[in-house]
Amino acid sequence: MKTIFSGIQPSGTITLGNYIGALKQFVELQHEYNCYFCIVDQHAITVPQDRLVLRKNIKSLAALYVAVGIDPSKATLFIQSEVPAHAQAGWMMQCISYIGELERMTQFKDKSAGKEAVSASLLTYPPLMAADILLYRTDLVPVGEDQKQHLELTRDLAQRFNKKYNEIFTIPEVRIPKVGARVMSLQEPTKKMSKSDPNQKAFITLLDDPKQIEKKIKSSVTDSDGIVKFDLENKPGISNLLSIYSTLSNKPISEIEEMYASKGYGDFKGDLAQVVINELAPIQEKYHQLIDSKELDDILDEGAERANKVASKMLKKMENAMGLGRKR
Ligand code: ATP
Ligand code: LTN
Repeated sequence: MKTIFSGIQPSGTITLGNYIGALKQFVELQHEYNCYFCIVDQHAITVPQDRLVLRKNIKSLAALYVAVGIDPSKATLFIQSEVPAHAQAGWMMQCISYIGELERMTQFKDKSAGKEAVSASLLTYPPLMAADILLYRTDLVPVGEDQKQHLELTRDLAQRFNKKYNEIFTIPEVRIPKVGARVMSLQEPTKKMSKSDPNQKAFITLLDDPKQIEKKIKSSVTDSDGIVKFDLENKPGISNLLSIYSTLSNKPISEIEEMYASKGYGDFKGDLAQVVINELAPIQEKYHQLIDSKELDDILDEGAERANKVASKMLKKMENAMGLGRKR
Protein backbone atom coordinates (compact mmCIF):
# COMPACT_ATOMS: atom_id res chain seq x y z
CA MET A 1 0.00 0.00 0.00
CA LYS A 2 1.32 3.44 -0.90
CA THR A 3 1.86 6.12 1.74
CA ILE A 4 0.40 9.60 2.05
CA PHE A 5 1.61 12.40 4.31
CA SER A 6 0.07 15.83 4.76
CA GLY A 7 0.09 18.56 7.38
CA ILE A 8 -1.97 21.54 8.47
CA GLN A 9 -0.77 24.34 10.73
CA PRO A 10 -2.70 24.99 13.96
CA SER A 11 -2.44 28.72 13.28
CA GLY A 12 -6.15 29.44 13.63
CA THR A 13 -9.40 27.61 13.01
CA ILE A 14 -9.25 25.95 9.64
CA THR A 15 -11.05 27.63 6.79
CA LEU A 16 -13.20 26.56 3.92
CA GLY A 17 -9.98 26.88 1.86
CA ASN A 18 -8.15 24.30 3.98
CA TYR A 19 -11.22 22.07 3.88
CA ILE A 20 -11.75 22.15 0.13
CA GLY A 21 -8.06 22.29 -0.84
CA ALA A 22 -6.79 19.70 1.61
CA LEU A 23 -9.03 17.99 4.20
CA LYS A 24 -11.80 16.92 1.86
CA GLN A 25 -9.28 15.04 -0.27
CA PHE A 26 -7.76 13.38 2.80
CA VAL A 27 -11.09 11.78 3.67
CA GLU A 28 -11.38 10.16 0.24
CA LEU A 29 -7.75 9.06 0.12
CA GLN A 30 -7.61 7.35 3.53
CA HIS A 31 -9.32 4.24 2.13
CA GLU A 32 -6.70 3.60 -0.54
CA TYR A 33 -3.49 4.70 1.18
CA ASN A 34 -1.52 4.29 4.36
CA CYS A 35 -2.04 7.86 5.65
CA TYR A 36 -0.21 10.13 8.09
CA PHE A 37 -1.98 13.39 8.93
CA CYS A 38 -0.02 15.79 11.02
CA ILE A 39 -0.81 18.88 13.09
CA VAL A 40 2.32 20.86 12.30
CA ASP A 41 2.67 22.97 15.44
CA GLN A 42 6.40 23.49 14.89
CA HIS A 43 5.58 25.12 11.56
CA ALA A 44 2.99 27.34 13.25
CA ILE A 45 5.59 28.92 15.57
CA THR A 46 7.54 30.31 12.61
CA VAL A 47 5.31 33.35 13.24
CA PRO A 48 4.46 34.53 16.78
CA GLN A 49 1.71 32.52 18.52
CA ASP A 50 0.02 33.02 21.87
CA ARG A 51 0.80 29.97 24.02
CA LEU A 52 -2.74 29.33 25.18
CA VAL A 53 -4.31 30.01 21.82
CA LEU A 54 -1.85 27.65 20.13
CA ARG A 55 -2.67 24.89 22.62
CA LYS A 56 -6.36 25.37 21.92
CA ASN A 57 -5.87 25.43 18.16
CA ILE A 58 -3.90 22.16 18.23
CA LYS A 59 -6.73 20.30 19.96
CA SER A 60 -9.33 22.00 17.84
CA LEU A 61 -7.56 21.00 14.63
CA ALA A 62 -7.28 17.41 15.87
CA ALA A 63 -11.02 17.32 16.57
CA LEU A 64 -11.76 18.79 13.15
CA TYR A 65 -9.65 16.18 11.37
CA VAL A 66 -11.82 13.50 12.97
CA ALA A 67 -15.06 15.47 12.60
CA VAL A 68 -14.67 15.81 8.82
CA GLY A 69 -14.26 12.05 8.54
CA ILE A 70 -10.65 11.02 9.13
CA ASP A 71 -10.89 7.55 10.67
CA PRO A 72 -8.12 7.16 13.30
CA SER A 73 -8.19 3.39 12.95
CA LYS A 74 -7.22 3.81 9.29
CA ALA A 75 -5.04 6.93 9.30
CA THR A 76 -2.35 7.99 11.78
CA LEU A 77 -3.24 11.39 13.25
CA PHE A 78 -0.54 13.06 15.34
CA ILE A 79 1.07 16.27 16.58
CA GLN A 80 4.44 17.14 15.01
CA SER A 81 6.16 18.25 18.25
CA GLU A 82 5.27 14.91 19.87
CA VAL A 83 7.50 13.14 17.33
CA PRO A 84 11.00 14.58 17.91
CA ALA A 85 12.41 13.01 14.74
CA HIS A 86 10.78 15.83 12.73
CA ALA A 87 12.91 18.59 14.27
CA GLN A 88 16.01 16.38 14.20
CA ALA A 89 15.59 15.44 10.54
CA GLY A 90 14.58 19.05 9.78
CA TRP A 91 18.01 20.18 10.99
CA MET A 92 19.75 17.72 8.67
CA MET A 93 17.64 18.86 5.73
CA GLN A 94 18.59 22.48 6.55
CA CYS A 95 22.23 21.48 6.31
CA ILE A 96 21.80 20.42 2.69
CA SER A 97 19.56 23.38 1.69
CA TYR A 98 20.95 26.52 0.07
CA ILE A 99 19.92 29.98 1.31
CA GLY A 100 19.33 31.05 -2.29
CA GLU A 101 16.73 28.37 -3.00
CA LEU A 102 14.96 29.07 0.29
CA GLU A 103 14.81 32.81 -0.44
CA ARG A 104 13.08 32.05 -3.72
CA MET A 105 10.05 30.45 -2.01
CA THR A 106 6.89 32.53 -2.58
CA GLN A 107 5.53 31.76 0.89
CA PHE A 108 8.73 33.14 2.44
CA LYS A 109 8.56 36.25 0.27
CA ASP A 110 4.85 36.80 1.09
CA LYS A 111 5.19 36.24 4.83
CA SER A 112 8.36 38.33 5.21
CA ALA A 113 7.44 41.21 2.88
CA GLY A 114 7.50 44.57 4.64
CA LYS A 115 8.28 43.02 8.04
CA GLU A 116 11.17 44.24 10.17
CA ALA A 117 11.75 41.21 12.37
CA VAL A 118 11.56 38.11 10.18
CA SER A 119 12.33 34.88 12.04
CA ALA A 120 15.07 32.66 10.64
CA SER A 121 12.58 29.79 10.79
CA LEU A 122 10.35 31.41 8.20
CA LEU A 123 13.24 30.91 5.80
CA THR A 124 14.06 27.38 6.97
CA TYR A 125 10.40 26.28 7.00
CA PRO A 126 10.68 24.18 3.78
CA PRO A 127 13.51 21.88 4.98
CA LEU A 128 11.38 21.02 8.04
CA MET A 129 8.45 20.32 5.74
CA ALA A 130 10.72 18.11 3.61
CA ALA A 131 11.71 16.20 6.75
CA ASP A 132 8.02 15.71 7.69
CA ILE A 133 7.38 14.08 4.34
CA LEU A 134 10.59 12.10 3.86
CA LEU A 135 10.56 10.45 7.31
CA TYR A 136 7.59 8.29 6.28
CA ARG A 137 8.75 7.14 2.80
CA THR A 138 5.84 9.15 1.47
CA ASP A 139 4.67 8.46 -2.08
CA LEU A 140 2.01 11.16 -2.33
CA VAL A 141 1.39 14.54 -0.69
CA PRO A 142 -2.13 15.99 -1.11
CA VAL A 143 -2.03 19.78 -0.68
CA GLY A 144 -3.51 22.99 -2.05
CA GLU A 145 -1.88 24.81 -4.95
CA ASP A 146 0.08 27.16 -2.66
CA GLN A 147 2.29 24.27 -1.47
CA LYS A 148 3.39 23.09 -4.91
CA GLN A 149 6.67 25.00 -4.80
CA HIS A 150 7.54 23.51 -1.39
CA LEU A 151 6.91 20.04 -2.79
CA GLU A 152 9.24 20.67 -5.70
CA LEU A 153 11.93 21.73 -3.25
CA THR A 154 11.26 18.62 -1.12
CA ARG A 155 11.89 16.46 -4.19
CA ASP A 156 15.12 18.36 -4.97
CA LEU A 157 16.35 17.96 -1.40
CA ALA A 158 15.52 14.25 -1.33
CA GLN A 159 17.36 13.68 -4.60
CA ARG A 160 20.32 15.71 -3.39
CA PHE A 161 20.52 13.67 -0.17
CA ASN A 162 20.17 10.35 -2.00
CA LYS A 163 22.96 11.27 -4.40
CA LYS A 164 25.34 12.72 -1.84
CA TYR A 165 24.91 10.24 1.02
CA ASN A 166 22.84 7.14 0.39
CA GLU A 167 19.70 6.20 -1.55
CA ILE A 168 17.35 6.16 1.43
CA PHE A 169 14.51 8.51 0.49
CA THR A 170 11.41 7.85 -1.61
CA ILE A 171 10.82 10.79 -3.97
CA PRO A 172 7.27 12.04 -3.23
CA GLU A 173 4.68 13.20 -5.76
CA VAL A 174 2.32 16.12 -5.21
CA ARG A 175 -1.47 15.83 -5.57
CA ILE A 176 -3.51 18.98 -6.10
CA PRO A 177 -7.33 18.95 -6.51
CA LYS A 178 -8.76 19.92 -9.91
CA VAL A 179 -11.33 22.38 -8.55
CA GLY A 180 -10.85 24.25 -5.27
CA ALA A 181 -7.05 24.03 -5.12
CA ARG A 182 -6.97 27.74 -4.42
CA VAL A 183 -9.99 29.12 -2.59
CA MET A 184 -9.71 32.90 -2.54
CA SER A 185 -10.29 35.52 0.17
CA LEU A 186 -13.91 36.71 0.34
CA GLN A 187 -12.71 40.29 0.68
CA GLU A 188 -9.78 40.32 -1.77
CA PRO A 189 -10.56 37.59 -4.30
CA THR A 190 -7.13 37.82 -5.91
CA LYS A 191 -5.48 36.68 -2.65
CA LYS A 192 -5.79 33.16 -1.21
CA MET A 193 -8.13 32.53 1.71
CA SER A 194 -5.93 32.12 4.77
CA LYS A 195 -6.76 31.27 8.37
CA SER A 196 -4.29 33.82 9.69
CA ASP A 197 -5.77 36.72 7.71
CA PRO A 198 -6.34 39.60 10.17
CA ASN A 199 -9.64 40.40 8.41
CA GLN A 200 -12.21 37.94 9.82
CA LYS A 201 -14.61 38.66 6.97
CA ALA A 202 -12.10 37.29 4.45
CA PHE A 203 -12.60 33.66 5.45
CA ILE A 204 -15.19 31.19 6.69
CA THR A 205 -13.99 28.79 9.37
CA LEU A 206 -15.39 25.30 9.83
CA LEU A 207 -16.76 26.45 13.19
CA ASP A 208 -18.59 29.60 12.04
CA ASP A 209 -22.29 29.60 12.91
CA PRO A 210 -25.00 29.92 10.24
CA LYS A 211 -25.46 33.67 10.86
CA GLN A 212 -21.74 34.38 10.45
CA ILE A 213 -21.57 32.27 7.31
CA GLU A 214 -24.50 34.08 5.76
CA LYS A 215 -23.11 37.48 6.68
CA LYS A 216 -19.63 36.71 5.31
CA ILE A 217 -20.95 35.36 2.01
CA LYS A 218 -23.45 38.17 1.54
CA SER A 219 -20.77 40.81 2.16
CA SER A 220 -18.17 39.08 -0.01
CA VAL A 221 -16.59 41.27 -2.66
CA THR A 222 -17.94 40.68 -6.18
CA ASP A 223 -18.49 43.00 -9.15
CA SER A 224 -21.32 45.15 -10.36
CA ASP A 225 -22.45 43.48 -13.61
CA GLY A 226 -24.84 41.07 -11.86
CA ILE A 227 -24.15 38.01 -14.05
CA VAL A 228 -23.32 34.69 -12.37
CA LYS A 229 -20.56 33.53 -14.69
CA PHE A 230 -17.12 31.99 -14.22
CA ASP A 231 -14.47 34.42 -15.45
CA LEU A 232 -11.33 34.36 -13.30
CA GLU A 233 -9.77 37.40 -14.87
CA ASN A 234 -12.69 39.81 -14.90
CA LYS A 235 -14.92 38.33 -12.18
CA PRO A 236 -12.59 36.84 -9.54
CA GLY A 237 -15.13 37.21 -6.69
CA ILE A 238 -18.02 35.44 -8.43
CA SER A 239 -15.65 32.81 -9.88
CA ASN A 240 -14.40 32.01 -6.38
CA LEU A 241 -17.95 31.65 -5.05
CA LEU A 242 -18.84 29.45 -8.02
CA SER A 243 -15.88 27.15 -7.32
CA ILE A 244 -16.91 26.83 -3.66
CA TYR A 245 -20.53 26.10 -4.68
CA SER A 246 -19.37 23.54 -7.22
CA THR A 247 -17.04 21.56 -4.92
CA LEU A 248 -19.55 21.46 -2.06
CA SER A 249 -22.61 20.58 -4.16
CA ASN A 250 -20.80 18.26 -6.61
CA LYS A 251 -22.42 20.18 -9.48
CA PRO A 252 -20.35 21.33 -12.44
CA ILE A 253 -19.86 25.10 -12.63
CA SER A 254 -21.76 25.29 -15.94
CA GLU A 255 -24.86 23.81 -14.31
CA ILE A 256 -24.76 26.38 -11.50
CA GLU A 257 -24.34 29.20 -14.02
CA GLU A 258 -27.51 27.98 -15.74
CA MET A 259 -29.43 27.77 -12.47
CA TYR A 260 -28.77 31.47 -11.85
CA ALA A 261 -28.98 32.69 -15.45
CA SER A 262 -31.99 34.87 -14.71
CA LYS A 263 -31.27 35.59 -11.06
CA GLY A 264 -29.10 38.13 -9.30
CA TYR A 265 -26.16 37.87 -6.88
CA GLY A 266 -28.52 38.09 -3.88
CA ASP A 267 -30.23 34.76 -4.66
CA PHE A 268 -26.94 33.13 -5.61
CA LYS A 269 -25.20 34.21 -2.41
CA GLY A 270 -28.18 33.24 -0.24
CA ASP A 271 -28.27 29.72 -1.71
CA LEU A 272 -24.50 29.32 -1.46
CA ALA A 273 -24.65 30.27 2.22
CA GLN A 274 -27.19 27.47 2.71
CA VAL A 275 -24.96 24.97 0.86
CA VAL A 276 -22.05 25.88 3.16
CA ILE A 277 -24.22 25.76 6.29
CA ASN A 278 -25.53 22.30 5.37
CA GLU A 279 -22.04 20.98 4.68
CA LEU A 280 -20.67 22.23 8.00
CA ALA A 281 -23.59 21.30 10.30
CA PRO A 282 -22.71 17.59 10.77
CA ILE A 283 -19.01 18.43 11.07
CA GLN A 284 -19.71 20.91 13.86
CA GLU A 285 -21.93 18.47 15.69
CA LYS A 286 -19.22 15.81 15.70
CA TYR A 287 -16.62 18.42 16.67
CA HIS A 288 -18.52 19.40 19.81
CA GLN A 289 -18.84 15.76 20.87
CA LEU A 290 -15.10 15.27 20.51
CA ILE A 291 -13.38 18.42 21.63
CA ASP A 292 -13.22 17.74 25.37
CA SER A 293 -13.31 13.96 25.17
CA LYS A 294 -10.77 11.44 26.37
CA GLU A 295 -11.26 9.73 23.01
CA LEU A 296 -9.45 12.59 21.27
CA ASP A 297 -6.44 12.36 23.61
CA ASP A 298 -6.31 8.61 23.09
CA ILE A 299 -6.32 9.07 19.31
CA LEU A 300 -3.42 11.54 19.53
CA ASP A 301 -1.44 9.32 21.94
CA GLU A 302 -1.78 6.36 19.65
CA GLY A 303 -0.98 8.45 16.59
CA ALA A 304 2.22 9.79 18.18
CA GLU A 305 3.28 6.28 19.15
CA ARG A 306 2.76 4.90 15.64
CA ALA A 307 4.45 7.89 13.99
CA ASN A 308 7.42 7.76 16.40
CA LYS A 309 8.10 4.15 15.50
CA VAL A 310 8.28 4.80 11.78
CA ALA A 311 10.01 8.20 11.96
CA SER A 312 12.76 7.17 14.38
CA LYS A 313 13.81 4.33 12.06
CA MET A 314 14.25 6.69 9.12
CA LEU A 315 16.02 9.22 11.35
CA LYS A 316 18.56 6.56 12.27
CA LYS A 317 19.14 5.84 8.58
CA MET A 318 19.67 9.54 7.92
CA GLU A 319 22.16 9.83 10.78
CA ASN A 320 24.04 6.79 9.55
CA ALA A 321 24.11 8.14 6.01
CA MET A 322 25.49 11.50 7.16
CA GLY A 323 27.86 10.01 9.75
CA LEU A 324 26.30 11.51 12.85
CA GLY A 325 26.92 9.97 16.27
CA ARG A 326 28.15 6.38 16.50
CA LYS A 327 27.09 3.64 14.13
CA ARG A 328 24.45 1.40 15.65
P1 ATP B 1 -1.72 30.29 7.42
O1 ATP B 1 -2.73 31.34 7.13
O2 ATP B 1 -1.44 30.12 8.87
O3 ATP B 1 -0.48 30.39 6.59
P2 ATP B 1 -3.23 28.52 5.75
O4 ATP B 1 -4.65 28.83 5.96
O5 ATP B 1 -2.58 29.06 4.52
O6 ATP B 1 -2.38 28.92 7.02
P3 ATP B 1 -2.00 25.87 6.03
O7 ATP B 1 -2.08 25.28 7.37
O8 ATP B 1 -0.71 26.50 5.66
O9 ATP B 1 -3.16 26.95 5.79
O10 ATP B 1 -2.41 24.80 4.93
C1 ATP B 1 -3.06 23.58 5.16
C2 ATP B 1 -3.48 22.97 3.85
O11 ATP B 1 -4.55 23.74 3.28
C3 ATP B 1 -2.39 22.93 2.79
O12 ATP B 1 -2.51 21.74 2.05
C4 ATP B 1 -2.71 24.11 1.91
O13 ATP B 1 -2.23 23.94 0.59
C5 ATP B 1 -4.23 24.11 1.95
N1 ATP B 1 -4.77 25.47 1.73
C6 ATP B 1 -4.50 26.56 2.47
N2 ATP B 1 -5.17 27.62 2.02
C7 ATP B 1 -5.88 27.19 0.94
C8 ATP B 1 -6.77 27.84 0.02
N3 ATP B 1 -7.07 29.11 0.14
N4 ATP B 1 -7.32 27.08 -0.97
C9 ATP B 1 -7.03 25.78 -1.08
N5 ATP B 1 -6.20 25.11 -0.26
C10 ATP B 1 -5.63 25.80 0.75
N1 LTN C 1 3.64 23.88 4.67
C1 LTN C 1 2.31 23.43 4.72
C2 LTN C 1 1.99 22.64 5.95
C3 LTN C 1 2.87 21.44 6.02
C4 LTN C 1 2.79 20.28 5.17
C5 LTN C 1 3.84 19.43 5.60
C6 LTN C 1 1.95 19.92 4.13
C7 LTN C 1 3.92 21.23 6.87
N2 LTN C 1 4.49 20.04 6.63
C8 LTN C 1 4.06 18.22 4.97
C9 LTN C 1 2.19 18.69 3.50
C10 LTN C 1 3.23 17.85 3.91
C11 LTN C 1 1.42 24.64 4.63
O1 LTN C 1 1.83 25.72 4.92
N3 LTN C 1 0.25 24.47 4.21
